[in-house]
Amino acid sequence: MTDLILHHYPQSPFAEKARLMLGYKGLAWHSVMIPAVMPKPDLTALTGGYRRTPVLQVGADIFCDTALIARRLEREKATPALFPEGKEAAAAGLAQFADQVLFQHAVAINFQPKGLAARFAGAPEAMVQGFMADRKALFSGGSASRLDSAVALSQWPALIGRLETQLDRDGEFLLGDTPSVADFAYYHPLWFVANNAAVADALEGYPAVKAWMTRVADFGHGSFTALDAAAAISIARDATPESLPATGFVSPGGFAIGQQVNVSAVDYGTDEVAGKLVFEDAEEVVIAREDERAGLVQVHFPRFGFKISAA
Ligand SMILES: N[C@@H](CCC(=O)N[C@@H](CS)C(=O)NCC(=O)O)C(=O)O
Repeated sequence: MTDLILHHYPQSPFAEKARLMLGYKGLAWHSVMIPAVMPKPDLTALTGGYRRTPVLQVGADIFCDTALIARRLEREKATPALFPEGKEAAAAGLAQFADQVLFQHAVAINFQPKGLAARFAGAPEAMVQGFMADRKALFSGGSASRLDSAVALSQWPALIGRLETQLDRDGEFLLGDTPSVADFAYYHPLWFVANNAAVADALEGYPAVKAWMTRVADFGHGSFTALDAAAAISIARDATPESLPATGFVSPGGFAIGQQVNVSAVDYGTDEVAGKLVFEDAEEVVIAREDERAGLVQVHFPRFGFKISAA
C-alpha cells in the first residue's frame, strides 16, 4: 500500500502543520496516533530511532521532519503548490525561520508557569513531571537550547508585529495571493499559543494575523481514517521501498552510496538512526535499514538540520 500515513498526536504543533498541508492539497491519508513522550516503540520500529513528531509513512518509506514531508507531499500532488515556482528560496527560508525561531518563542510562552498550569490542568503531577523530564532529555546533546520565557515575551511583539504589518498591507498569504509552506510554518506556533487560554492573549491586538489564521485553518486536514500502529508496521513490512534514482550528486561529506552511516537531527531530538546510505541530493538524505518488525525500510531526512556521520 502506498497510501499516506501520518504518525502524530493531536496537540503537536508540527503535526498541525502537516495536517494542514494535507488539507491544503486535498489529500486523503491514514492517521496513526503516537505517544507524546518516549518510549515510542512502534514509531521507532519504522524510523530506527528518530522520535520527533510527526512522521509520514508511504509504504516502506518513512519521511522525517515536516520540511521534508512538505516536499514529499508536493511530489504526491504538485498543485496547489507549497513551493510556488520562482519563490522556492523565499518559501523554504521563511518556513525554516518560523519552524525554528517562531516555534521556540511559542513553546516558551506556552511553558511559562501560567501556560503550563492551564495546559496540564487536571493532569496527575507524575504525568506533568514525566513530560517535563522527557522534554529536558529531548534537548540534551543538541545545538538548540530552550528559550527563556521572559526573552520570548520581550521579542514576541517584533515577530508578530511584522507579520501584522505585512498582512495588513499586502496579500492574503505570506508570499502574496496564494499560500506556500511558509504560511503553514508560521501558522502552527501561533495555533499552539491560540490553543492555550492562559497565554492566548499574546495574539490580541493583531487583527490581520487573526484573519490570516482563519484563512489557513479553513484549509482543514483533508480526509483521513484512523489506522493502528501495528497495521502501519505490517504495511511497511509488506511493501517494497521505492526505487531511488542515481543523481550524480557529489556528497559534501564524501560519503559513498552503500556506505553505512548514522543520521541525526542537529538541534534537538538528536537520536542517531543507523543505516546504509542509498540516496543523497541537495535536499534529501535516505538510508535503508532492516527492522525486526517493519522489515526493510528507507528512512528519509531533509539535508538541512541533519548531520551524517560514518558508522
Ligand atoms: N523540525 C521538526 C520539528 C518537530 C518537532 O519539534 N516536533 C515536536 C512536537 S510539535 C516534537 O517532536 N516533540 C517531541 C515529541 O513529540 O516526542 C519538524 O519540522 O518536523
